[in-house]
Amino acid sequence: MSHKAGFVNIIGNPNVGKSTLMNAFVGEKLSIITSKAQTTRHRILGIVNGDDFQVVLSDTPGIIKPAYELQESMMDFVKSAFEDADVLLYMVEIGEKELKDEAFFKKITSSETPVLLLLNKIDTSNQEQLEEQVQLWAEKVPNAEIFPISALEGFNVQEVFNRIIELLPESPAFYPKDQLTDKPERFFINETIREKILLHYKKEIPYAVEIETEEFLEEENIIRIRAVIMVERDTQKGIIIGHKGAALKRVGMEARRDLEAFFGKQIHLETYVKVNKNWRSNQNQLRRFGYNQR
Ligand SMILES: Nc1nc2c(ncn2[C@@H]2O[C@H](COP(=O)(O)OP(=O)(O)OP(=O)(O)O)[C@@H](O)[C@H]2O)c(=O)[nH]1
Ligand SMILES: [Mg+2]
Repeated sequence: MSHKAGFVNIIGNPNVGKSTLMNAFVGEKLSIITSKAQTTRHRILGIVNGDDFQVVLSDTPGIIKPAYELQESMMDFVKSAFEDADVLLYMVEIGEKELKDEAFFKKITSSETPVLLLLNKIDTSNQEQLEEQVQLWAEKVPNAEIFPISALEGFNVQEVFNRIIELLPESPAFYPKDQLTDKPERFFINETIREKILLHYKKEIPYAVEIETEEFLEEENIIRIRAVIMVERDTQKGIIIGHKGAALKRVGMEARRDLEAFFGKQIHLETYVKVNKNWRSNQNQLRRFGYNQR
């Protein structure tokens, strides 16, 4: 029996629905999702296994013009996703005009790798608008096959998956067939907490936050976790904690609930806040948090 396998990398502007799509393919919440831009900071693998195929999806950060070191590292993840793709999924959303970075856009339009252009969020559009958008993208990216989809509602997602399988090269699997991702448990803990911070804090706060799980102790009936929430400045620390600690308490409660669902076990979660001055611009700190591969 022949076997197909390859790397299928999702790229596009921030907030278009890349992570929503990857989770839909994998059937697990591997990537956090919020309505804020720059939710995803890493390249996260989501692996879909079948008897005769293995699709190694990559979720990547939304493409931006980097303003500080962390964002530069995020764009390095995007670059790496261009390099090893067997199929590129270029995601745009209804109403969007173009990629914020011209160099990346050129890479897509001149790509020798097959490109599927996924026009997402069509649940928010009407037929007329949809036709106009398909026309527009067909002109802008003539080398792509266009699929109108709704990652949120699952519309056309299976059709895209079927096309991916057709395009994949014959190859043995790259990862064990029971593996779902390349990231360790601690990564998902950090991300779950960061998602709550993206949801509950405004402006610059979520972007100044990094999470580190310092302790992960799995016992028979419970997992004990201690995580530190790092911010860049003292004032941010106060905001995270909130009046009488209420804001931080809410983050902890909501994260614990999600983690219990993720691990299928009771969770004891302890969080505290620490200032790690200007970590976003510090190469060593970035490397420590798994951003800087250089
Ligand atoms: N209406 C609608 N909303 C969607 C759809 N797909 C995603 N969304 C919403 O769009 C927002 C962004 O989704 P994400 O999956 O986090 O987007 P992303 O491209 O991964 O964003 P970054 O990681 O910030 O680059 C969330 O509020 C999603 O619920 C869709 O098909 N229809
Ligand atoms: Mg994302």
